[in-house]
Amino acid sequence: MRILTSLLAALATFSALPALAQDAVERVGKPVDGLMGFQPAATDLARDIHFLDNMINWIIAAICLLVIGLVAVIILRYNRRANPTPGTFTHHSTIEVLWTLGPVLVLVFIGAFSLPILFKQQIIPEGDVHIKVTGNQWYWGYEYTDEEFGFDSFLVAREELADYGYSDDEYLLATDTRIIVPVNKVVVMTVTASDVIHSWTIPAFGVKQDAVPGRLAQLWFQADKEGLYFGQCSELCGKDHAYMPITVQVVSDAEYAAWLETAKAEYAGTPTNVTVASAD
Ligand SMILES: [Cu+2]
Repeated sequence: MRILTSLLAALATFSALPALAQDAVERVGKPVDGLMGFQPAATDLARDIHFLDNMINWIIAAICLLVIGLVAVIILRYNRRANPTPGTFTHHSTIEVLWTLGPVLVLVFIGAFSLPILFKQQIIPEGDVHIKVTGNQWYWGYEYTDEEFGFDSFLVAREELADYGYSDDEYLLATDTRIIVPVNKVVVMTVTASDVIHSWTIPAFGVKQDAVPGRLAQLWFQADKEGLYFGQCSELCGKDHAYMPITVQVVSDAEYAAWLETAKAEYAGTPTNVTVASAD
């Protein structure tokens, strides 16, 4: 028994090791090995999607049960033994009307819920923070267009995870720089690409937008929980497609303001007011 206890303790210590290397920021939107379903929702958009998914799953289940039931009735009641003289009719107007109207009603019902959610995603509200994101082979570039600075965001190599405050299981999710956004503020992102099509997503925010070269698309989100969120490029874009993750950290207003100050200096963006001496 004592051996077992110490073994368990050793296991617990061992499994806690990667957590030691991790920084203190709470991981909110992160895929977890062996779990099914969505990552916890951090925006209304994601909650809407979860609701829709759940509702449509119930409709799918009901339709499957109905079809299985009908097939079972036909197998049992209309086999050669139970029904030796089969009917010879080929048309039945009532049934045809029913099986046309039924699916139409189901689709109208689903549409009545899904279209408002689609419009909510696609009608971009007035933003508090504007970020332009550019997909490149194979990293993401970000520009804070209100502040006129920008930076690129690269995958963190496995051996450097601890240096950047990540745990070992965050390989392929962790990036060297993070987008920082304030909590409960509307963030509007303009999405494009420089070479081939990429796709920018944060599953916990319920957003995903193709980044197409030569086009500007927009997405928006309002995250209501501080913490760290992960996403990955979601459009096959070449050999390192799996190596261009996305990291967003949601912070308080005060932390955001403080970060902006350091970021402006660190990323040495174009100063907002540049006075150029005239050459006369
Ligand atoms: Cu990609």
